[in-house]
Amino acid sequence: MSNRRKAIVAVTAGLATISLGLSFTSAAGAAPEATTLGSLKLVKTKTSLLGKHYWYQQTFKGLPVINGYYAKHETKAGGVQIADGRDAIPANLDVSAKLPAASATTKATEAINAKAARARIAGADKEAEKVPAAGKGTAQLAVIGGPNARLVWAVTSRSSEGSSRSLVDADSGAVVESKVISDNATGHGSVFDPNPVVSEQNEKLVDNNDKNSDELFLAQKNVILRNLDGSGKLNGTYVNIAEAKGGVAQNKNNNFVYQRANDKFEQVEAYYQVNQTQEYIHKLGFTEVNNESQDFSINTYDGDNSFYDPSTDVITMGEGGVDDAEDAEVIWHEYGHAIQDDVVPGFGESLEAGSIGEGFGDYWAVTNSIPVSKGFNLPCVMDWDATSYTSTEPHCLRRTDTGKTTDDIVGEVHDDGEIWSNALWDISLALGREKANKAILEGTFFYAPDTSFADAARVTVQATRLLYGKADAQKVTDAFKARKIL
Ligand SMILES: [Ca+2]
Ligand SMILES: [Ca+2]
Ligand SMILES: [Ca+2]
Ligand SMILES: [Ca+2]
Ligand SMILES: [Zn+2]
Repeated sequence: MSNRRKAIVAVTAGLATISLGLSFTSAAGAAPEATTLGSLKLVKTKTSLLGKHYWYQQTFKGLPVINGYYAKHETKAGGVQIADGRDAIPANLDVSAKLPAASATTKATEAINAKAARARIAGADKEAEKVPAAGKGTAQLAVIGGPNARLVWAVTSRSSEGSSRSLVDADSGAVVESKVISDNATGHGSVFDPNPVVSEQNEKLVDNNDKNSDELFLAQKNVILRNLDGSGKLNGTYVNIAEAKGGVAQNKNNNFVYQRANDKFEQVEAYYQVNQTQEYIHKLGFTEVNNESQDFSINTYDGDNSFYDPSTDVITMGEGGVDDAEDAEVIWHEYGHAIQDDVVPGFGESLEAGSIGEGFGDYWAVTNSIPVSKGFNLPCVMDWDATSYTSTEPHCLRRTDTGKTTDDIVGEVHDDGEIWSNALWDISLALGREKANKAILEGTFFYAPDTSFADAARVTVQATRLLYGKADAQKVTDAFKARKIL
């Protein structure tokens, strides 16, 4: 596709329908083939200060020609400029595909995943690590012009690298080209990870009404923000800071470094920590667990609470006490609700299902903290946020190791959630973090919206047995039995 004719020609005539043939001699010197430039389809008209601009897509037998364009620029003074980017196409090119669309999509997905896997192996730089997993794609027939003219399926698919377009030969199935077409940028930020109490191992830290302090500044960590869309906002593959007190953060160089007294600090924390947890979910092998840009509204609620609203699919982070989004464990708890709502439509329709929702959110907060906590008070939930409303140390909103059983049910979802989170925590201790999280997430796909503790426990045991066999399934059963759930 390098033989594009990019002629800018000044002409004075208007543009009629263009359909003309010409011929060229192939490189091998064989007999000339009849070629055509096909037809043009007007796709866009723009007005600028100096005139009007007509953009045409080159087409061949009704199919778009990849990268084939034609533009007419009409100035107000009456001049016309033509930019001709059309490619020649053999007039007899067959436009019926031998390869079905579904096969083309599969070929494209394989190519993208293979490329992502190579990038991972080559990428010793951990920050540059990309997780694979191309999602489903859409395929459209198109034509490539020029010396290697052919019919292709143009497959657009979404992966963790952004949107990719692959061109798959509609005859042979060869992947002719595969490239990322979205602008998938990385940025810089500064965050608490998971929160200052844990990272500094200091229960004496205080909010002091959101003021900056040397101690809290030292708790900040510089991080790379991955999977940004390049818009200069905190919007990316897995997170979209859609709304925020004081406006959403914006920087054309994707530089988002703030101190905690700046309300934009919490936006960065939410972006970073949700991207982290979703990359982890992909690493576990799940490609459809809230696999979308989750909307957040940051510091827009005065109360000391945060919430996930299933009717709008938005997570709102409150700013009462310690700003909730200064503590990754609050963010991950709310994201836990978004996960369950995504996997089980309408989840939480019964008291026990609601308690599972709260318990899972607490567990999800705790398990995501493990890699950055150096073992410090692991079962303590929301260590930093809790400093503003608890007086005993360690400061915890709740815990995942209370020892509660179903004998302790009080009919309040957060309290009763401690029964469930304790079971999940014990599963993690028995199986190890990665196996436990795979089994727990897999089990979630089988929940009913109004599930009971016992039913949710049974499908988790079943998922464990299918993934890892009887011995591990027995450990999961034992964890639920210890809570008197089974
Ligand atoms: Ca703050
Ligand atoms: Ca969602
Ligand atoms: Ca708070
Ligand atoms: Ca914690
Ligand atoms: Zn909750």
